[in-house]
Amino acid sequence: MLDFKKLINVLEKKNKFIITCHVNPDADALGSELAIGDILEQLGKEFRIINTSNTPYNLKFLDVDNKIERFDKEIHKKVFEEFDAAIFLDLNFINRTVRMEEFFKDFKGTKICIDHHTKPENFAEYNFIDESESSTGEIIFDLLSCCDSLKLNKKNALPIYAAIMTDTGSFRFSKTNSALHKKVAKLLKYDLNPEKIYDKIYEQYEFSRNKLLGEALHTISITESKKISYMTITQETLKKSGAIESDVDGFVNFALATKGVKIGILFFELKDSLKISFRSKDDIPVNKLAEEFGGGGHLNAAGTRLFNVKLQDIQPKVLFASEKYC
Ligand SMILES: [Mn+2]
Repeated sequence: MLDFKKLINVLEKKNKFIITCHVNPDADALGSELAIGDILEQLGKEFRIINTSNTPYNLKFLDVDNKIERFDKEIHKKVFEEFDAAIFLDLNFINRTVRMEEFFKDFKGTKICIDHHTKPENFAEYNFIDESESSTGEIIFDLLSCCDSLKLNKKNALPIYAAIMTDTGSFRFSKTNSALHKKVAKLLKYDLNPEKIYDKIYEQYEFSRNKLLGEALHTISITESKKISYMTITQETLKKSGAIESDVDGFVNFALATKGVKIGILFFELKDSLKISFRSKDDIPVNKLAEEFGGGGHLNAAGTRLFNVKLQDIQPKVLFASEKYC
């Protein structure tokens, strides 16, 4: 169990907090930001939630009070000068803040990292990292539960629920256990509607996103061993579909949904780089596989982003490297 008393202590000593998360935020990152924002409010602190990316359209409903801002050098310069602490959520590498990285490097305030990813970089003064937790949202839940002065409420229950729900693949990944369900049961007391929340996150996509999914599925391939399946999305496909980058979130899972397949891979060509996402079954450590290519992540979900590589050059190398994990 993380030392939450110490975390509260650190929070109590500071007054103005920047809250941020990783590029292309998911519901765990955004939900954790909103929930920690509520905690800071309960502690009587000032905060701004500032992200390098926009909030994906299907997650905007979580930000009920419009608290999340997109980083703008001019607008936020003063905040970086004046605030005395920063909280990093769902990331443990500072470069995952992309456009904000240089501002954080110059930042004079205290840095606090709260996360559940492996292999932290330790860029912060205070690290509260627990790989055994399903999500950063679950860590925030534990923080709320450990301290009598903090309360679960209607406002923080929704973002925490969304964080846990999405990072556990709707309560099915390996860290879904009875303890987690007990926590979720407490959240549900705050009038949450699981059906509606799921619908908003996963069943109200733009049509262009589903067209793109169709294109991606069209490229699905399987290696000779029949244990690795992969899909490819090029910039051209993305542009033609009219979908946006964040729409691709979760596509990789389709590569894993074939009988006998142990590793699913998505090759996604971005404007300036190539993103490779890995998913695996059982105890196949795709975080190790991702590390071979400069990335990282969790045992069953990992990824990397490569610059200055060509898809056709790297793809065979990745597939070859993957075979030895199966
Ligand atoms: Mn997460």
